[in-house]
Amino acid sequence: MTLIITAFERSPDGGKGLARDTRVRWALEEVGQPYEVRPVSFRAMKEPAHLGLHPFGQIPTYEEGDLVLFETGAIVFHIAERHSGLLPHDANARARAITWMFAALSSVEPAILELATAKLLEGDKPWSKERLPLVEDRVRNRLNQLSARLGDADWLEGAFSAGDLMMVSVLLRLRASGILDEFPNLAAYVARGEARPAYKRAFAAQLATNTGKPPAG
Ligand SMILES: N[C@@H](CCC(=O)N[C@@H](CS)C(=O)NCC(=O)O)C(=O)O
Repeated sequence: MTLIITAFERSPDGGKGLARDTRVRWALEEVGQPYEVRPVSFRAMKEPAHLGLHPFGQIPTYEEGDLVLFETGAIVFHIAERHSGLLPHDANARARAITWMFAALSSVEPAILELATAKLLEGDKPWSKERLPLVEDRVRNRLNQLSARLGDADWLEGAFSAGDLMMVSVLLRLRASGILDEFPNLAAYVARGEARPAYKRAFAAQLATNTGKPPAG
């Protein structure tokens, strides 16, 4: 059965891999599932056809026959449940890996998104300069806690899992701020994620969608 995901026709990041289709592509690459991409424009995302797939008019979506999913957490979890390679078989280890998926999306990503909003959408407000350090410190606080938990381990719970895939994807969005580099073990953790062949294939594929050129090699 052909799996179809949606992605930006042209991502605002120009192909840096920060759009959320990259995490879905990465999960599919990790489990060896081929997929097709339907690029959508910003306009098409808000039209009825796409709203039928995604109630909030966003990307990515995931179609597998009659099944249509949105929300990257749900999509990656579904992929990880259906295929081996992203979640441990032991029930408790599996529950812990799933916990890290939720932690990435609900305890770490919000602070990082707040920082992006403060910089990109509120940077011209008179109160922005005063607020920015507070927002940055909230990110640092979370990273400090995450860094303490990761310690010198390679991954959050033993072997690489969907929890790491989600956490690395979320942390990647911080790179341009320089804050990630304040936490060497987290910077190395993200680099380990990016070094995975599956991530490299996912990154190259999203870049190709954004540039209109086929992946190199
Ligand atoms: N919580 C959602 C967020 C989806 C999301 O914010 N998608 C962005 C692209 S990375 C988007 O479609 N932005 C365009 C818009 O909201 O109009 C998820 O994880 O899938």
